[in-house]
Amino acid sequence: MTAPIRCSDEVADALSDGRAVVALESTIIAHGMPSPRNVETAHAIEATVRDGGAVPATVALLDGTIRVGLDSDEIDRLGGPDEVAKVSLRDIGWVLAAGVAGATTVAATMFAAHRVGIRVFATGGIGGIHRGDPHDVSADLTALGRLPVAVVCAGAKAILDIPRTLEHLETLGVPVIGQGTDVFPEFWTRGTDLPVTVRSDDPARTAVILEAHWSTGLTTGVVVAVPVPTGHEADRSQIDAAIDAGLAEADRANVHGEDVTPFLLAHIADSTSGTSLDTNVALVLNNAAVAARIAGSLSGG
Ligand code: PSU
Ligand code: MN
Repeated sequence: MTAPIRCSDEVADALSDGRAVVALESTIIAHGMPSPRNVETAHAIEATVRDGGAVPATVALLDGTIRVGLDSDEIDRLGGPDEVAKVSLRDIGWVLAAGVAGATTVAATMFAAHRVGIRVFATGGIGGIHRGDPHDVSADLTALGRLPVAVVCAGAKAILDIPRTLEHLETLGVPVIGQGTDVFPEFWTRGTDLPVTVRSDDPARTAVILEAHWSTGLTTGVVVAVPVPTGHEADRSQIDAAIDAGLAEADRANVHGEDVTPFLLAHIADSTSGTSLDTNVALVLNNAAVAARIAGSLSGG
């Protein structure tokens, strides 16, 4: 039986020619942003990766196959009104078997990227250890501990316990490269005082660090943490208030497990009347541009 994983022709050609490819997740489309901003952003991310000289490879599960590289209609389908499963590592098998549409989280996207030989992946923020429930640990951390893929992100959201998340990454042996920063970015804001493992001021330098990390035989992932561009930061006190209210609301509504992250994201987008969403879009596009440059340096080196 052949593995049910398939690259688009464009992605397959780029990989076999050794050209730069950037993996992209789809949970952000299906469960991370409201419609129609989700689909518009998904297309804009792909365009940004192309402008940066790399081939975008959005990952999803469709019709019983793990797909790497989607066409425009397929992206629209993931962000449309039809039910789409949220697929983390544990969900890949059952969603393939059911043949239903599935959007991949950071963890599942890393898995697919690694399987086809993509080393750089861009997204908004990684999952981690939740505030309130330290036993709610995202499988994104599991994947980072096991799969040699660089995840270019704006850190993690303060809906999580960020200090504990960073401690856990350290335990897993996952380096956090601060791209142009000494402190871990906190998604909507540029971060405060949590140190990164190492700072890199240039995407080409980041590629050198990645090559060195993996050249040793280490098989762990790497977090490349990029702060939201200045001028697009959200108001910290407004975000903090929205998070506190969202956490209380999630508790009251008895939201658990995989539903917690999407619930909090939707609550915060609503209660900041969309300004947090503008920040989210700006940082994802910036991460896509940085990831394309890193992938370009890696494939060239
Ligand atoms: N953080 C965000 N936006 C997102 C997610 C996280 O700022 O859309 C999504 C990503 O797909 C991430 C997933 O991998 O949520 C983590 O979910 P969980 O905590 O259930 O593992
Ligand atoms: Mn969880």
